[in-house]
Amino acid sequence: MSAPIISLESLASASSMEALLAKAASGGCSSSSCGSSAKPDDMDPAVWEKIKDHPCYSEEAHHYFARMHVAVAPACNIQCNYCNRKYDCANESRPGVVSEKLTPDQARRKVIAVANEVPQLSVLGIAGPGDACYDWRKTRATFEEVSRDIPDIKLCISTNGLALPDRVDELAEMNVDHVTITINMVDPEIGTKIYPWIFYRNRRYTGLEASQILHERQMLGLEMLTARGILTKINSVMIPGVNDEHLIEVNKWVKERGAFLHNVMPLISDPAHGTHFGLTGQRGPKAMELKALQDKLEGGAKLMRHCRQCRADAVGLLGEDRGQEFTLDQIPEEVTYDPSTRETYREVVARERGDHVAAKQAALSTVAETEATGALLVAVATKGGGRVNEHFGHAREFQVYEASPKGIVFVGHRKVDQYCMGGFGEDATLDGVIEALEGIDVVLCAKIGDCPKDSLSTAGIRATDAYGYDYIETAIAALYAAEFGLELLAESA
Ligand code: CLF
Ligand code: SF4
Repeated sequence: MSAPIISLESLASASSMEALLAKAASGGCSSSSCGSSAKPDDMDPAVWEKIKDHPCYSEEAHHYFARMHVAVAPACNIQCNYCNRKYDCANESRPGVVSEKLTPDQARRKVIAVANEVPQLSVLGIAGPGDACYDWRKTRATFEEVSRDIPDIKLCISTNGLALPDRVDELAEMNVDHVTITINMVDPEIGTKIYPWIFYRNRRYTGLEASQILHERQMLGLEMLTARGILTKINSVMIPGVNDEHLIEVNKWVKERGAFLHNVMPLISDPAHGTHFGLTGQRGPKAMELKALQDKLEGGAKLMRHCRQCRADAVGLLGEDRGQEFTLDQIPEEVTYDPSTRETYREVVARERGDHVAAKQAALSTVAETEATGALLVAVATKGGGRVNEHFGHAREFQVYEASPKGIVFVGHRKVDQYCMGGFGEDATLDGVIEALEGIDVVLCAKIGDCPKDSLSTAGIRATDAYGYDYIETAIAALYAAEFGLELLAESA
């Protein structure tokens, strides 16, 4: 039986926080695992401390914790063929989006306003537009100002790596534990197809020389971070026909140099974005092509598969964006940080997470006991908290899990337009949802009507709300056992 439901919405609602905490403390959550740690057995405790509340560095944490980005460092020192400077830095953010640029003081006020309202907030990231290490003065001032007011917030930056070696010591001094470097090649010949120029030591370089310098600086930066115990994530943009197969080599190089995670992101290419790739017809990969490459990379540097290519001013859980609630015009001139909501949230989540881990272990045992060899690709509608708790028609994305003899693994997500428009559904939108769910065997959601269910069935995709509000892994294990396990064993008996 799965644990009682403490939904993410109720966790995040300040008004019900005290009641929930009392409930959790009085045994309202599953007694078997209350307070147990979610730390994987084989993980160094010091590393776990750094990642346990970071939604990007821990897939498990992304069900509970949120990040926010502030766009404070707009200057950039290289040109990527998938970037148009009118928009945000596509190395970490969704292309074609313009973020609200802030001064360090505006950023400080915004972070405090968000921390008071969004108890899940755990990480402040600077992820473009521009390069955080090149536009360093503003990056540094922002981190210093924010950590003075909110000392427990984790600081995170994303960089193209060219200026990184010059900043590593300061990053270490400032307790920045998480740095992302975008590395799209380790062969400068391939780099010439991605980077037309760089600006380095007051000079502009082009062609092979530019890519050679960039490559050397990226490798040096990664090695310096590893030597200082800073966790480094590598982002690679998958560009079909340019660097897709080459990313296997990239994965090897970054693993050898101590990268903590490798995040392969699909190129998003659209002529309307005015980028070189967009205007020359370079396509991005399909969801199943991305998955096939990620599957090939398994066994190398550990993969991140839950990236959502956020906005450079994103706020909230990965996959949701509450940025519009916190635009500058809505932030008071004076704001004071109140730590109580975040502290209470963390206490409740610690209990819920212990339950979730125990449920996950039970689910993995169920899958193993079936002794089946088949695989199921399952798309889950969720609002967070690790549960099947979103209605089909309200979903803006589906989290995709693969159940197989290897276990139950998060393998990606599919973005969709919301199908239900308040009492009715648009057929055209449903067609788009079905297209986005290509390759999926089963959809799990909290509720689904007969009409979309029938349309999905016609497209060869089954959908069910029979596991609504269960933990995701619990639901998938039950589904897997029904599909392959008990019935097959009964047949062969
Ligand atoms: Fe931001 Fe990036 Fe830090 Fe996360 S995002 S700077 S590591 S806090 Fe995360 Fe967003 Fe993917 Fe980035 S889901 S785009 S990986
Ligand atoms: Fe654009 Fe980012 Fe590349 Fe600079 S590093 S060119 S901002 S994608």
